[in-house]
Amino acid sequence: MTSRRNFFQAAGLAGGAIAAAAVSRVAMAALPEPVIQTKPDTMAPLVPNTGRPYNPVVTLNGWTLPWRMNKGVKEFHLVAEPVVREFAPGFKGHLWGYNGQSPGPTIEVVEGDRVRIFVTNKLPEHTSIHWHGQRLPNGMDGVSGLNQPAIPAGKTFVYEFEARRPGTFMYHPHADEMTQMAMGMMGFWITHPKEAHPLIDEVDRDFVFLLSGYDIDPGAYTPKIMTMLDFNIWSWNSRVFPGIDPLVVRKNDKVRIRFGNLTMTNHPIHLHGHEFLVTGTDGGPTPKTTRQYEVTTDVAVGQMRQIDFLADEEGDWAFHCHKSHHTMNAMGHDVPTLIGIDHRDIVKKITKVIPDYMVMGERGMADMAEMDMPLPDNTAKMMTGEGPFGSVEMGGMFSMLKVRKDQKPGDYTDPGWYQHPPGTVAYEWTGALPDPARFASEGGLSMKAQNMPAKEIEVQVRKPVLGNKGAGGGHEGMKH
Ligand SMILES: [Cu+2]
Repeated sequence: MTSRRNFFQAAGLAGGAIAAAAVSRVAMAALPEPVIQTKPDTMAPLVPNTGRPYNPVVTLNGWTLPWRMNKGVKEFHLVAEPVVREFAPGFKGHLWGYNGQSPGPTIEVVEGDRVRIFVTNKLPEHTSIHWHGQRLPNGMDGVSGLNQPAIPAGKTFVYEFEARRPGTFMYHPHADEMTQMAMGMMGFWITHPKEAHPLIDEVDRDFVFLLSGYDIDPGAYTPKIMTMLDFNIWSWNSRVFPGIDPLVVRKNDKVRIRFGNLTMTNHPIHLHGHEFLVTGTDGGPTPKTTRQYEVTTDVAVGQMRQIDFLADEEGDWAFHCHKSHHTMNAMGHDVPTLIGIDHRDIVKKITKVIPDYMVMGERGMADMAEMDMPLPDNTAKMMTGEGPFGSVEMGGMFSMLKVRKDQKPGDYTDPGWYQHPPGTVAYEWTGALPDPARFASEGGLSMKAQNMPAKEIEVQVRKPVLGNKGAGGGHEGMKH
């Protein structure tokens, strides 16, 4: 009841602005000053100047939250608030997040640290924070109603616990989480080991990012929070390719990448050119006996994966979710598949009535990347990203691992495109093309003639068009 009253009070007056004003200035004076980030750039790692030393992480298109030491306790200040997040140049979302961005800043501490986090709620409704994966007192676990009263709009709560085990964790609301996570409220938490750990190797570069999915209509700014499965924006740290920065490393660096999944589906994350070991989950470092080399690892909903590898192959290596619809930006999901359908005649007829009519997809969808179709004001092209050889035809959950031998230690600046040594790029064959070898004894075909599928059972499959209330109902499209 309290929460509902707060929601209507805040929303009825002026939304977040009023909630913000409700936080007393006197009360705020005793808190660590909240650090706000306005840019979606990848910030340099935050090297600790107090407490135990550690090798800090780099948050892809994000940053680490500074803290203050107060009588041996590390104090952080998170501010839950509406934010404007740039997904990619030309495409912004009106999200909810922390300290000016979605996701929120990464929190980095050391095993054994006493940690105090002030959480100020500048949202128009109540919230809470759950510290996903941590060992802590039950009353600090952040499930509103179960472990604590929700943090009303305009109020500040304090969480305090010891970071008991090293590892990679996440934080997110556990109050109206359907809305609040669909709006982008989440962040990463790293607890570094306090001393050399038998299962946690030292690495040269340590990257982190969160996977989040949104449903934002092209031209709109606010995610549709009721969407259950049909999301159209698949992001890493609320960025979509080509807005995601590359992961830049020096050749022969030991590299760690940690990613957590707070979307509504699983993501098989795939690295080109290298094999990696899954060295940790949100449950902690994996036992060595369970480790095997992989080039793809699936991260389920609510899971975290930590991968380690030696970056010993120079180049610009693709790094992406292997679900091909997740390396796309906003698109119309109801477009029928037209591959192989010759509809030139019908196009001629339609063009007489609608001069600008255009047919997409009869030779695949690659044309989409090259066509500069008129787009609504605020959206990202479905597949795009100029590479040195043309369009990369990707969007969404896609980036690159850039390995360079002359990259300086600690330098994360983009070195530009890889300069391939002469003779190491696939090229067009312009010589003679002999006929493909086939078994002459089988009639020149590679399959015995009597095993060829009979012509009568050939089918063309089209997905049914849902919501079609015409004469044929939704089954019209299934004819073959
Ligand atoms: Cu995916």
